[in-house]
Amino acid sequence: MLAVSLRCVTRPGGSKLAILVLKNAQLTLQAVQVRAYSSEYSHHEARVESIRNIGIIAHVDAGKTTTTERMLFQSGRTRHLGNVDHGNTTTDFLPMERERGITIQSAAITFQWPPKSLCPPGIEPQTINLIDTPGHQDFRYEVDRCMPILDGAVCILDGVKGVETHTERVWSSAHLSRIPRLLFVNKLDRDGASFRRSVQEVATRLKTWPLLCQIPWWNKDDLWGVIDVIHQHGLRFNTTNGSMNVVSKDSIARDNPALKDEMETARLRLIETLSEHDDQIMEDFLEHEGNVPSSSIKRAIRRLIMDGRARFTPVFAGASLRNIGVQPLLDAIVDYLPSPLDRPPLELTMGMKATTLTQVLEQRIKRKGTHHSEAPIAAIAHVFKVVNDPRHGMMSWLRVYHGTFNRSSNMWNSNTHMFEKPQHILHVSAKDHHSIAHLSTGHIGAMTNLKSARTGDTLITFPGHHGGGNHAPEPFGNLRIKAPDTPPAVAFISIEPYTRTASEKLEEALSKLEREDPSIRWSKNEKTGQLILSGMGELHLEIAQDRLWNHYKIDRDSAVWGDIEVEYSECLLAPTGPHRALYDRTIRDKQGRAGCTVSLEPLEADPGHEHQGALLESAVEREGNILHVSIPLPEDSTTLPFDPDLVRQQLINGAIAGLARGPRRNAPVRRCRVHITFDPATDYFGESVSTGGHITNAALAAVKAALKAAHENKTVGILEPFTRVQIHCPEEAGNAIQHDLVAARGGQVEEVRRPEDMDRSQVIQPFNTPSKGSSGEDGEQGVEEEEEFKVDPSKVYVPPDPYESVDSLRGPKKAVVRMLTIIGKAPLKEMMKYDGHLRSLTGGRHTLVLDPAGFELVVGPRERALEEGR
Ligand SMILES: Nc1nc2c(ncn2[C@@H]2O[C@H](COP(=O)(O)OP(=O)(O)OP(=O)(O)O)[C@@H](O)[C@H]2O)c(=O)[nH]1
Ligand SMILES: [Mg+2]
Repeated sequence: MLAVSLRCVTRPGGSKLAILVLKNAQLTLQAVQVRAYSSEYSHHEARVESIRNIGIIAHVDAGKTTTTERMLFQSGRTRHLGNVDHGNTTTDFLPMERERGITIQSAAITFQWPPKSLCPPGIEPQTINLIDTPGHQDFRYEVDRCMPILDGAVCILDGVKGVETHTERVWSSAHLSRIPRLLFVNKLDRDGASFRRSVQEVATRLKTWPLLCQIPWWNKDDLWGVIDVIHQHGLRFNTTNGSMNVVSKDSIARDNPALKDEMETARLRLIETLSEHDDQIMEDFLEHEGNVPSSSIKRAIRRLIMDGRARFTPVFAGASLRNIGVQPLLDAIVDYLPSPLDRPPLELTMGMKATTLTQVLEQRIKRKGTHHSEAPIAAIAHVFKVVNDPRHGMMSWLRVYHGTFNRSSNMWNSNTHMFEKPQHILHVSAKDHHSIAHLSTGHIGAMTNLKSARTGDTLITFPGHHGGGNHAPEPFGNLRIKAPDTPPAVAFISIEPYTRTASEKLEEALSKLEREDPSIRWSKNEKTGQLILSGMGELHLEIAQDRLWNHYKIDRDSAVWGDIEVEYSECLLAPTGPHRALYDRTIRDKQGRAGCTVSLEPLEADPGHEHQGALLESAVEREGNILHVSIPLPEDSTTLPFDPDLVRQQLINGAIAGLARGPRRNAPVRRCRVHITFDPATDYFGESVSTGGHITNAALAAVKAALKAAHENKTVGILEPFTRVQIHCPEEAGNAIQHDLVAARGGQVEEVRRPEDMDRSQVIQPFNTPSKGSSGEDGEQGVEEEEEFKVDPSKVYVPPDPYESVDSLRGPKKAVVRMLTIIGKAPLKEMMKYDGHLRSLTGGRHTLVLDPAGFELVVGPRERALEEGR
């Protein structure tokens, strides 16, 4: 007999939870939650060890927002199930996001898991700060800037499409920040979904060893749930509200012996993989004669992923739209991903030196008038985002790494070298904010009214420093947390305001827009008054325009808005220099003088992320160039008469300004290695003569002179942005598309494949052979090779999809139109509006995915056409 009872629990804060209890049922039900969420949730009080700062990352449309929405519902954080297709999700709250059904900005939301009522006695819920990121490649900076503040990430795959180009990119970004990850293969309810292919691609393309913690549970054509490989039971879901039933192994064995065998194989293979790399589990295996306890397996998985190198990644399965697999994914976040305390020491720079937060805190200083020694800094945080909010004005989002900030904190911004105090400290949950008293270690929040803070800035408080004075204690005023680089702009629009008032209004709005999103840049041609707005692609610029009109209330009719065009850059084809410049003009009524010497040489490709660690000591990478500064010590001295870090920064600022406009097209110069020498004997004339402005201008003048000389020698080339092209189209349109891509668009076809082909040896050769010699791989961020560790895809275990096996659990696969995927690359210019053109070739039955492929040198007829303005 089945007995059902309903229990209603009132929790502190007025929230209610109704628990439906099923007794004597073969399937035991967890809970149906109808909890009202209290806005006074005090997440900022959560203990640091119970926090999980997690990002959801993936290619566009993989289901990040849908999964987030389901998590919020299951945790009781929301009471309705929002849907991106209906424009009513919690995290996609901007009107533009709701209209387009796409995430544009990353949104943070906090909830607890498991809900308190489901926690076993003595176990506290964990606080999950979740960041739902956008998947479209035009918003990749939005993802990159969130990476440094995450402690863990869930990477979602579309079970039909597998690993997509942007999946590789976000994976690689997470890799740089050494973020431990989980993988969730989503959309397994869709026709054509293949868990097997997705997992194989995880091994081949993401180069991580998949640890299958779950396998999908299909019944005929329906996805019922998932099999928990570790605990050896099934999890079946109610697709309307996601309530979850645990189905025992015996029950599965009765109904579906093949599935039971597969779940046993899966566990064995998981243990085998783990024991090859983890000694502890090997010992457990021997001690328990193969019957390793589930808790040991889980601990081994956690150990293997904790370093964030993603040599192994636990894999989960589901279909979040159908509410399948969400709760176990939440359990996995809590079980496997680290709290802020479990992370390696935070890496910092102090001036040009690399250090860690632990090393800084270990240093002891004595303040005047005190007898005890203390750590040199009281608190440190990283500003990862700045948003112009209609209610609060500019809001700076930050993550605290050490200490506590409150409203009276006198915070030093080590980038702008200014002290500031916040007006309010806010807890942010999607579009709602509420004021909180303080923000401490491991927490994420926002501050209002910071005048100068920008994305990437580091905020520090010093012990006993409550206000007054403009100087931070040296050398700790130069402590910085590494911020991600802004990727180069690839497209722009010109804006020609009709009146001066309109121009001023626009310039003010553009400055705010650029402060919000540093991957947007703008400049003004002082002669013509034309404004140029550059960004990461067509969609990015459309959204920027939309924000200018609707958020910043710019009258559309106050200016002529040009079409979106591609942004070219300039590069050197041969070394030039050394060029010495002596700058001795008056700056703001102040006479002065400073000199420096600059030589430039071409880089083979844009500096990639691999340079980042290596560069710290000697050079910096900015806007696709590497800048070295050397300041030789005078022979007769052991000290310099100035602060070398400050002078270095002034020289770098000047050089960056000099590279912003090239001699050939007035376009930014990139792929340059710049050597700046500042000799105190000949270039420095004393503190009052060689002011910061004069030093900066000396570097600017020297770089400009070097570039001018290169142009006169005809050694300045033009680079154009390329894009990786992936076209999924009906087979019959394949030839016409390939021909168009190669003959009419200057592109290359590199591979043609049938997505349903499991075996990669079945790749069909394209009808043209791509020329691979070009050096345009700069923008591409392939997954970093781990030399000592290789995944052998042939050894990766993954169960067959049911439709492959004779004892099909799922019945025959539905017939689908035969499709091809064409992969290649082409100039971005030719791919603008290409979607519309493809429609005429495929009748609209295609998908086009473009992903940045860096810059390539423009040569031959394309260069001539560009020179002639065609
Ligand atoms: N069939 C099916 N559709 C899904 C599933 N998850 C998401 N979708 C659909 O996939 C589309 C994209 O979902 P989103 O949640 O917006 O994906 P996203 O990854 O957040 O997309 P971006 O933020 O724009 O990159 C929507 O139409 C969803 O309804 C799933 O499990 N099964
Ligand atoms: Mg989304």
